[in-house]
Amino acid sequence: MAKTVTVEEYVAASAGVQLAEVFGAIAGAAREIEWKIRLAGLSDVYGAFGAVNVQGEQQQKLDVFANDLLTQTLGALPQVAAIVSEEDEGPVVFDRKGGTDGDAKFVVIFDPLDGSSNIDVNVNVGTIFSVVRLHGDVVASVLKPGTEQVAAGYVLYGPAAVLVITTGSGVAAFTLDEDGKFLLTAEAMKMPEQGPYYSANEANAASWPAAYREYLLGLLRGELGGNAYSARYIGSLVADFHRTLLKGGVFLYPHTDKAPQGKLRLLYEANPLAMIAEQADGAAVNGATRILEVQAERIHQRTPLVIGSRREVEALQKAVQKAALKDAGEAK
Ligand code: AHM
Ligand code: MG
Repeated sequence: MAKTVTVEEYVAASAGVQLAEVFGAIAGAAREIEWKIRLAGLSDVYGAFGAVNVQGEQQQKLDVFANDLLTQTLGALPQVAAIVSEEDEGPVVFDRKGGTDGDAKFVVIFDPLDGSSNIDVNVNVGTIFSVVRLHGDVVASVLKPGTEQVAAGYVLYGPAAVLVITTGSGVAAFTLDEDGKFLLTAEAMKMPEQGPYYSANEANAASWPAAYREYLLGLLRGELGGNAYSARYIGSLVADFHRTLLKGGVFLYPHTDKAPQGKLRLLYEANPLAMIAEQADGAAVNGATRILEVQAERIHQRTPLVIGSRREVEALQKAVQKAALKDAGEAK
């Protein structure tokens, strides 16, 4: 039986009212996004919007809906100074002339609807977000290592809509009930130390760095111990991560010929999920380096991402570090 604690109440008790209102706004927008997705087939909101976003990707109608709604909802809160979205070229800074200086203190960074290729086919999509503190300039405030995040979370729109959050002291999950409230359904969530699944787009394997291919073969040969691995890949990061959080294992998206810097975005995909993974005793690296220690240089910066159970992620990190040492030795 779910405890009747809403996400706003939960965050207010653990991290204060200002941040709770930010989560309340995101939960409110997520409820409407969930509704729109559920009824998309009936209301002509599938398909392309007709514009290309800053990443050069076709925007879907639902991408635009989710982005506008999150921007509006968060923009109504005096403590939110600005938002940075996957769908916008630069930050949207809110006019705070009416407020006092102390009012605006957070910047919310988000991917409004992750997993665009799955929108039209009724497969899981998600919203991912990260909250950082405003220190002077908005861009400078977001171009910080992920260790500076105040809070992070995601919403998975699936058979149930689930909101998973951290404010830096553990991970909790909330499930959308029929009255539109996200109610606490799990707290102090921990990722298994090792898991049964690996998750990767293996169609790209020929252009992965060799260390990743060898690592995967090693997993399949049982070199890491544990039970035999099984493959799972949905192609929506939120859904692939959510399974990894609950069941354990590893998700990997290395750089490829098509995406030489990696495909996923550091600020609004990798960082928030890395914070959640670490808070749940999992790990996240870009190959050799912990994701949360990467210094961001651009707001839409991409990164390779390996995230999941500690044992699998650490083994990959060691393999990549070893390969880099070997390459450096050979180059001398
Ligand atoms: P998007 O932000 O345009 O939806 O792209 C990100 C998505 C992730 O959800 C997912 O992990 C990845 O792209 C899948 O990429 P691929 O189709 O190359 O396997
Ligand atoms: Mg995305």
